[in-house]
Amino acid sequence: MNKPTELPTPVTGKQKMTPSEAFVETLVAQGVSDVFGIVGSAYMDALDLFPLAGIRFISVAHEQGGGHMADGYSRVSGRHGVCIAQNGPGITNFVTSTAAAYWAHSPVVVITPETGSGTLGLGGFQETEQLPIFSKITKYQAHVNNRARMAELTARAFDRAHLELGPTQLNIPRDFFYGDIECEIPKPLTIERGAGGEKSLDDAASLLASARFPVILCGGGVVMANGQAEAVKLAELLQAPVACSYLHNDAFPSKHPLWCGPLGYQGSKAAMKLIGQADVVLALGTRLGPFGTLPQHGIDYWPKHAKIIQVDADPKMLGLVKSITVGICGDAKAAALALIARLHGRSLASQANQAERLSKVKAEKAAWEGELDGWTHEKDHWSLEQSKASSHMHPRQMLRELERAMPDGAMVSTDIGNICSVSNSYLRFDRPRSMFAAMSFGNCGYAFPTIVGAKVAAPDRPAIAYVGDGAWGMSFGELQTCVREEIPVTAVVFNNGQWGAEKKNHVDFYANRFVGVNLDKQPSWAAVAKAMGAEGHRIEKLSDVGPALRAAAAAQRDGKTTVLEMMVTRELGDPFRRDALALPKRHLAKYQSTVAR
Ligand SMILES: Cc1ncc(C[n+]2csc(CCOP(=O)(O)OP(=O)(O)O)c2C)c(N)n1
Ligand SMILES: [Mg+2]
Repeated sequence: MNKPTELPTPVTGKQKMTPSEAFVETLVAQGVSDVFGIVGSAYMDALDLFPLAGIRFISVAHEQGGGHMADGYSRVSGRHGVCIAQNGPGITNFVTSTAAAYWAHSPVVVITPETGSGTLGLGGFQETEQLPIFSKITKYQAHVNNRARMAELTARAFDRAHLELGPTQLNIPRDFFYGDIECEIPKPLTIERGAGGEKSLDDAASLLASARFPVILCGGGVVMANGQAEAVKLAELLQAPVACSYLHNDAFPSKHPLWCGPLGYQGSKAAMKLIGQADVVLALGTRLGPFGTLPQHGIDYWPKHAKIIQVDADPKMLGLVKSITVGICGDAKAAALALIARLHGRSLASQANQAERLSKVKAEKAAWEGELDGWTHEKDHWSLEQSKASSHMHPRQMLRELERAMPDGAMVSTDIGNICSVSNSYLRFDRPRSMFAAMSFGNCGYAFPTIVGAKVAAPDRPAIAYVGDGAWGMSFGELQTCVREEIPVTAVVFNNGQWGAEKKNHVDFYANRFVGVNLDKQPSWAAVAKAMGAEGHRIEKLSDVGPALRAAAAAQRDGKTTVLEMMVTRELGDPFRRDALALPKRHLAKYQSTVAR
């Protein structure tokens, strides 16, 4: 990969430059080394400077893919992810990826050159109002209203993405790249976040000291704050079991004896049963999102009478979804350290029953592992019928094999789909910044481009995407990017010949009246991969799953991208939205046959 060998330094001092130079030098000052996008005339004057500025332009297949790559890049590195495109259609292609980054809290800077200021509003070529479109999916929008402010506003878009923990937009009328200005390149702001208010930390420490069954729930905030080691220390001090919030399985090391696995859809029963017994929950770096705390496996686990301490860097998240006893507006790492300092040497009520609690943790974890070992396939009527008629692999067994073969230090992105969701039970990590799920925006097509971006930021780590075949149809175009730009990754594509997650709703609620859920006449995805210049293998047997994953991950070191097409049955795990669907009710005579009698 053509990475710049050393990070370049920006020009210093007030001086004459063009707005393009001011823009590019501000990117340099912000430490930008990689930008994802598709070339366009709107910003060509600035693009022309990228190579000499030491910025790699990664040319993608679709702007949505570029936006997700910027997201994956920022999630693994903690640095800004940056994407750019042509005004109008190039920019509207960023909408989905920006919304996804918004809900992943990723500091992505979406650069949106717009139609020229001299013709704005006349309905010329590639014109649309670019600020309203992104207004609800960005944390901040900078509009360059004067070419002299190019550096100032560019810098602010970068600073705000970190300060507000989410994507920002930098909108630039295309004619404003040209001209002469006098300016100085701003230095990036580095603002330290604190632990939270003294009184709320004192109150939280008292609650934790008096807790007889404390449980810690670690969320994405722990990952973003680089606070995993501090979360471990706090858990060890309290000897408290630790659950991870939904799709943040990398927030606490899975090999640690206090780790219990994730809450939420297809999460760990051990985590659910243990948090259900808590008298005090410390929710560390989590907004306690509504989808992530829904009852699962028939267990309504959220402890109704427990005292809840919530730590979040965004004050608006405190007490928003769940009632809380103490809210701490602070950084998860700093708050964990402040709580450790307050609890150190203090007598802890939980010490009295420590042995009993720890044996419960051990027993619940063993029970869940045993259940997973025995849960080789789904057991509902539809699934049994489907797998009876098939020689393909059961998805759960295939996922267990992938788990066992997962290389050290792997980064795994997961898409939205039935099999990807079931994989939540089998994804365990020992280092943070390893799991990149589609989070609460939940868009199909997220996982593959996101892992491509992650690989650019962490080229030495194995990069693996889990993708359903429907979602693969949306995103496989980015194989071109992998091959062209030499970004080697592994895509594990689950071929069940259906939009399975939605089909499950047809099965459960609509008496198997299938509309638009079967993916018939699909190409061989392994053959498509080969035709596109990548490696492709069709995996039919369980015994081939692990060796294939290991070989594909090893091939990344030789620069090879591999698609592993897993042939699996059409059986389906529990549905996503049992909470939000209802059996059909019809008033019109012509639709009566759709009502169950
Ligand atoms: C962009 C987008 N379109 C549609 C949906 C609705 N949806 C959710 S899951 C799903 C099916 C996913 O199918 P596939 O990727 O084949 O995975 P499977 O469920 O079969 O494992 C669909 C269509 C969505 N979440 N995102
Ligand atoms: Mg599918």
